[in-house]
Amino acid sequence: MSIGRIAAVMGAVVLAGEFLMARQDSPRVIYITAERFSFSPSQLSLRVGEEVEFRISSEDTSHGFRIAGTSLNATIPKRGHGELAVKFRPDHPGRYKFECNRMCGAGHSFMQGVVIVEDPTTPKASR
Ligand SMILES: [Cu+2]
Repeated sequence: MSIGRIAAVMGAVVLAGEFLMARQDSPRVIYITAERFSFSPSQLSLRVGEEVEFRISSEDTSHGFRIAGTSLNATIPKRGHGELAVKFRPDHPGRYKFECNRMCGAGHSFMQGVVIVEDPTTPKASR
C-alpha cells in the first residue's frame, strides 16, 4: 500500500468520525447535584464547540449556577421542584469558574467549581 493510499484511508476514517458526531441530535447530558455548599461533580471537562446540556438538581434549597466569563446564569430549583436544564457550548479553551449566585447560607461563597474546556485539535505537547 502506497503512502498516498494510506493517507486517503486515514482521511476517510476522520471524515466518518466527524459525520457521526454531527449526526448526534441530542447533546451530551451532564448531571450535577447542588447541595449546601458544593456542586458534585465540581470539575467538568468539555471540548471546544461541543454542545452539552447541564441538568442540575438541588438536594436542599434553591441555588444558582453561573459560569464566569459566559452568559450562563440560571437558578436551580429547590429539592422536589424539578431540575435546571441548560445547554452550553464553549467557544474558547480555558478554565471557567462556576459558582452559586444565590445566597444559600454561611458557606455560599465556597460553592464553586471549574469547567475545563480543551481544544481537541491542539496537541498536548504544545501547551
Ligand atoms: Cu449559594
